[in-house]
Amino acid sequence: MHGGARSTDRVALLDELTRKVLWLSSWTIHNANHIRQNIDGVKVGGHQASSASMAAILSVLYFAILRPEDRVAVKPHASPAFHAIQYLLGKQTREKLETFRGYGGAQSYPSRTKDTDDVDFSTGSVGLGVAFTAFASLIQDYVRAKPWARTDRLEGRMIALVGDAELDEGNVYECLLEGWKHGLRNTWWVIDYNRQSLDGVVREGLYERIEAVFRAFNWNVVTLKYGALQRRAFAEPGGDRLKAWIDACPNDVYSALMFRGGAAWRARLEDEIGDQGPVTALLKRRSDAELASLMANLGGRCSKTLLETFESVADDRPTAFIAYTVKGWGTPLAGHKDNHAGQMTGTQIEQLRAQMDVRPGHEWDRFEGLASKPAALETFLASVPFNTKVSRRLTSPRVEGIGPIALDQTPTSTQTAFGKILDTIAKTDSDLAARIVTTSPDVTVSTNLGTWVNRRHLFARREQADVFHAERIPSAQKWQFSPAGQHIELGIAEMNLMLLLGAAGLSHSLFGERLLPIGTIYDPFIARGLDALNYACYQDARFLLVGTPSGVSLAGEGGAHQSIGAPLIGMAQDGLAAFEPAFADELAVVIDWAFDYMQRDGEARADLAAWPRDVSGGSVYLRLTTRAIEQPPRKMDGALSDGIIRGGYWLRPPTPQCEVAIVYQGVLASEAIEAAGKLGSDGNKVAVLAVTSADRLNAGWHGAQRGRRQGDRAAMSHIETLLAQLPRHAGLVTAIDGHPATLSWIGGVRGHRTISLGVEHFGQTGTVQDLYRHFGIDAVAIATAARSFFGGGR
Ligand SMILES: Cc1ncc(C[n+]2csc(CCOP(=O)(O)OP(=O)(O)O)c2C)c(N)n1
Ligand SMILES: [Mg+2]
Repeated sequence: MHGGARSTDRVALLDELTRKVLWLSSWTIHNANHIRQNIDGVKVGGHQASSASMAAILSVLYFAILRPEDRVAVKPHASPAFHAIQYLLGKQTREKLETFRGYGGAQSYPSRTKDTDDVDFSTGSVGLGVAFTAFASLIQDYVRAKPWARTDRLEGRMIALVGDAELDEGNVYECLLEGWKHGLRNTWWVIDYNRQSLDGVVREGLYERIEAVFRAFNWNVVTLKYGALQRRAFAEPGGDRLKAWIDACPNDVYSALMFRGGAAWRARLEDEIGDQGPVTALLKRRSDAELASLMANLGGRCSKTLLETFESVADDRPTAFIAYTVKGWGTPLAGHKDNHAGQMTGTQIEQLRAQMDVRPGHEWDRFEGLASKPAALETFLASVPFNTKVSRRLTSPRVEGIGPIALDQTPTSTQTAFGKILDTIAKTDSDLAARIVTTSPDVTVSTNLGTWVNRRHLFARREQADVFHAERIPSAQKWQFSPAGQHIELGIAEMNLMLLLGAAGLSHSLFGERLLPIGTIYDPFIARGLDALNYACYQDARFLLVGTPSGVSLAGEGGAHQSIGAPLIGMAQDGLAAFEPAFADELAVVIDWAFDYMQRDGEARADLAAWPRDVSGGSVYLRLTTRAIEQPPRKMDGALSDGIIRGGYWLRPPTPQCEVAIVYQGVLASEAIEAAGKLGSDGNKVAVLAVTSADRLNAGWHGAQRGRRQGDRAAMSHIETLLAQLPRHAGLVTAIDGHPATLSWIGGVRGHRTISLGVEHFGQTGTVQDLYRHFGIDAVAIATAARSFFGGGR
């Protein structure tokens, strides 16, 4: 009991608030589509039926069950209902509801970054928000097991409000497997079982399969099939016949009758079971309207049933609630198979208005048309446990870096250097080392995280010794599990990696404890987790993603393992700063910078010439390789490290006689340098530009152009500054072990003629030299292209 309300009163209040949520969400969509001026002719959209389907579930959760420490992923297309609830709680403005789906308005799908009300997890791409809750729970356990975590925070439940068709997404099952391995707990999935998707009605008997799947992974399954009204009717004489009929009724028939209403229900029921004595009387005792309400009173839309069910959960086992609902419940859209994007007509919304007792001009009034007194409703809302005055967005102090790690300058690959840098960090007792959490989808050892794991161990809530070690079987890996462990080992599913990085990368905000997550993956398989990576970035999670090995430089591995487009993904992915360093000292500088960048959260616009995100910060992606190359004998200084972070520097600066600049990114440094050597006798004609981040150079260029258009005449990007040193008549030869478009745009910066070398095709095995020759990115090809610019050629 809360706020002094007796439990029957509470159910009555919840029923009223559910009605209000139904009205407000319907009206918000209607207003956006039919009342607000929409001048461009593109439909605004919104999902009235999907919102109505969840109105009761959302209301009972937010107004009675949720506690401030709980975190929720709301079914994306129930966004209007979510915003309506926030509005009733005083956390959303009328103005934002009026501009729903408009510029600066409440978002189409709940958004952590764009909405101003209390969104815990963004949703939109179905299935991802669902699985995210499982990884958030795992991270909550991880953080709470650490000695440095604050002990005064309460443990929350990670709750997903799931559309039944979302369960078609494979990533949901990938996460179930992973959750089982890690002893998942404190996770609730409330499934809006309206048996409809976008296109139609779901297959008969699907719930049995769903139940079986959850049970197989040791989840608790709770079915909310009948509402309180129905259960009462079942207890009447003849009620068992009615129940049997409901149980046997196919999904599509139930939906169709729901749409057609009370008279149709009566005709059908009388036809099929009406001559069976007491059940006839049971039906006769009810008017058409009452019969329609009875048949619509499924468990997932009955406040009393929902409340009792949620409150009866006493343990922390992961729990799936299969809540039977009606898509479009309470509206004229109810049950129609085409109702997903369907909206009420003007006449229909007037019908709903009449049902809801809403006077014209009072559509946005919070308590208009409700039977309870506004004061009673205000008192109730103020007493809602979830409705805290304190922000639910948490923060955590910055973790200081320890500076770039210097390695010896013997030939090495960036992947080997990455392993050594992490190993060096692991040996320190720094705050930085304590806050790093690493993870990998079954490629921990092959991406050089092994030594880190040997020092920092694997995470598990319970200690578990390394059997091989205990049995004295020699192995370079010590795989011992403990709550103190700092590596979360995942199965191969790359989606899970991205979701876990997303959850870990929001730990400061969700759980008040900063983590510095590092995930390693084979570079081509970024594509396998791409939607979840995009999702993590959309939520502004902060992590370091290491794609290694990459490109055709892994030679013998062949086509399916060679990444071509990954550098372009790195450039195009918002929220992710992509680097492809060539040398170990560059990598050390970038990693040191990344730990800082991941923790920035400035609001203001940054130095445009660098990159607008430099103030706000973001995540970082490193594309590495296993191919070892010679290291330049040099000392790191401020100018060099600044160039590395801005995206490039002159390895061999241009002279006034320069006729060509070789521009490379990543491992082709050795070919670029060799090619420049081949043109040795014309030394002063050739310059070499080292690009560490095409992404940041490109973003800086766009930023500076934008800045100048907006009147900042001094705005100048790093690539413009670098190319200002290169004579206009000189040509550029760009080279990358990846798609040539990554660097070809550089020719457009100051109008230098450009030849772009790179990889555009799959599927060759061979030695590195075979493949570089095959794709025309070896030193010979680079030198040949460069020579073509000599004497003003091309
Ligand atoms: C990854 C992805 N694919 C497709 C869509 C488009 N889409 C939005 S909702 C939906 C169907 C949802 O059905 P269900 O989850 O049962 O929700 P309901 O509307 O029935 O409540 C689809 C296909 C999407 N948002 N995300
Ligand atoms: Mg559905």
